Amino acid sequence: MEEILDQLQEAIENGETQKAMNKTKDALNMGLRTDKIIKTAINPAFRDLGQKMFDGEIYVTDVLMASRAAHAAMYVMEPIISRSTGQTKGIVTIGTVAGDLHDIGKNLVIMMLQGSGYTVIDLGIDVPVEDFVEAIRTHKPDVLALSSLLTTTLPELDATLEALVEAGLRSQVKVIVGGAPVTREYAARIKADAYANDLFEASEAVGDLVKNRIGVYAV
Ligand code: B1M
Repeated sequence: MEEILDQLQEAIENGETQKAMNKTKDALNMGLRTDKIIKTAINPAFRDLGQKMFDGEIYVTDVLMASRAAHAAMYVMEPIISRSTGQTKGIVTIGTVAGDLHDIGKNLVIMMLQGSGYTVIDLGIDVPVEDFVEAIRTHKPDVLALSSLLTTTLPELDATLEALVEAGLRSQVKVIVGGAPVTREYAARIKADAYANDLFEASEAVGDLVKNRIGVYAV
């Protein structure tokens, strides 16, 4: 059983999309649950890749390929995840802030949230403040999740929170912020509700926010 998950992790790390899909199907056929597959094969793949990138062993293109393979694995599991969850745990609107084109991390956060039973409305990358505000009006999500990967786009997080206050919408939505240059201190300074360091924390923090709990990720 564990062997198939090791093979799936390896396929993702190598960016082998078809193999990742096949191994996911095999794992499901063997009776493995989707949460076990995500936690034991997909997430560790990105932990490994993060470390390898930090050590200079791999390049951006490798992460992009791995991200595609992970999405293929999620695609195979998606019908089962929606069926087993039945009802959504809450609605999350997410996007990468204006001026920022990074989306690998955001997409992993989405994958984790969807895998945990949330409905996610993805506004994509380079999202202007007005689009976030409009999305809150239109979709009335429980949580707004903002991602920023550049120090130069950090002020967009602040600007979005201010725009929500100006639009009279701030009390209607909880806001979580994240991305490599974002810190808990910065999140507290701009009066976000929560900060998460990675996809696991993001999923747990959203759980707290949806249940109106003051959890460890509150700022
Ligand atoms: Co860019 N880039 N990049 N880049 N890029 C960084 C971020 C950088 C740190 C590289 C470096 O200089 N060492 C640097 C930023 C420096 C800074 O501002 N502090 C940088 C730069 C400078 C740039 C450009 C300006 C380069 C240039 O053109 N001169 C340019 C900017 C373009 C733009 O956005 N306007 C640029 C472009 C790109 C590519 C397009 C080539 C590509 C992005 C492709 C894509 O995303 N589709 C790219 C990449 C891949 C990187 C690195 C190498 C990898 C980022 C990544 O995907 N990591 C990155 C260097 C690095 O991190 N080693 C770098 C893997 C991913 C799984 O982790 O994104 O951190 P991460 O996401 C994590 C957490 O941060 C967290 O959870 C995720 C999963 O655990 N998280 C959240 C993220 N969002 C969250 C939201 C949450 C909660 C948690 O709640 C809402």
